[in-house]
Amino acid sequence: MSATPPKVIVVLPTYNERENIPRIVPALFALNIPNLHLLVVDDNSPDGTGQVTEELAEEVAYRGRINVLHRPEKQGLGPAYIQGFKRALALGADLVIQMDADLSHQPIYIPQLLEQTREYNVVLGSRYAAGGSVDEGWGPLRKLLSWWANRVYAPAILRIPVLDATGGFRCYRRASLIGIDLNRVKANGYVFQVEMIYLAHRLGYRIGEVPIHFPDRQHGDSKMTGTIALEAALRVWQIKFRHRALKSCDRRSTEYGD
Ligand SMILES: Nc1nc2c(ncn2[C@@H]2O[C@H](COP(=O)(O)OP(=O)(O)O)[C@@H](O)[C@H]2O)c(=O)[nH]1
Ligand SMILES: [Mg+2]
Repeated sequence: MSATPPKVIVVLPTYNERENIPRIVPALFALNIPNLHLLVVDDNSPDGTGQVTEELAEEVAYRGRINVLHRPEKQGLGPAYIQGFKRALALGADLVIQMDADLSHQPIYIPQLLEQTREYNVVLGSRYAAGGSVDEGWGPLRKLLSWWANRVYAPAILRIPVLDATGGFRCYRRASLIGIDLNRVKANGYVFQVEMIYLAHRLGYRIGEVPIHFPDRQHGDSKMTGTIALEAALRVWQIKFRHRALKSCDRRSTEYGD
C-alpha cells in the first residue's frame, strides 16, 4: 500500500494568454507528477483565454485536472493570486505553485521546487541565485536594474535573505499560505510578490531558492511598464512599514472560509 502523493495545484493567472495556454498545459502535465492539478485564474481576457482553457479542460487527457476561475474584469495580479490561492486551498492543495502563463517560468523546474519543500516552507524559482540567469536578449540597463532591485534594493530595505524577491515562480506549503494570512496582503500589482515574501520572512518561515533560467515570452505581450516598476520600487517601503512588527506568533491558525 502506498500513501497518496501530496496534492499539488499550479495557480496560473492569465490575461490575454490564448497563445500560451495550449503550450503550457501539455508541458505541465508532461511532467507526470502524480496528483498535479491546474487552476487558471483568468480576468475575463478579451482574447478569450478563459474559453480556450475551458475547452482544454474538457480534453480526455486533462479531464478533472484543470479548473478555471473566471473573474469579471482585470483587477491586477495581487487579487487574482489571492483568490486563486484561497481556491487552491479549498480544493485541498498540500502544495501550491504559482507561475506565469507565458513560459518564462519553465515547467521543467517544478520537480526541484517540489523537492525543496521537504526542507523549506516557501521555495522560490530564482533568477539571481548562483546558477540562475535571465534572457540573453536583455540589454545591460534592464539587466542591471532588475539585478539591483532584487539583489540590493529589496533585501537592503526589507532585510530579507532572498535573492529574487520579485519573481513569481514559487511553491508554498499549505500551512505557510494559511499562516501568512492572505487577508493581510494589500498589494495588487507586481509588488505582490515582494509583500508575500516579506510576510513569509517576518512570520519565520524558511525560504529556499532554486536557480532558474528566465527566457522572455515568445507570444503575447508583457503587462509590465517602467511606471509599474517605479511604483513597485516605492511600494517596498509601504510593505516594510505595514508588516515590520509581525512575528512568528502572528501566523494565522485557521483555514479561510469561502
Ligand atoms: N488574472 C490576471 N493575470 C494577470 C494580470 N496581469 C498579468 N497577468 C498574468 O500574470 C503573468 C505575468 O504577467 P506578464 O505580463 O508576463 O509580466 P512580466 O513577466 O513581468 O512581463 C502572466 O501569466 C499574465 O497573463 C491581471 O491583472 N490578472
Ligand atoms: Mg512574463
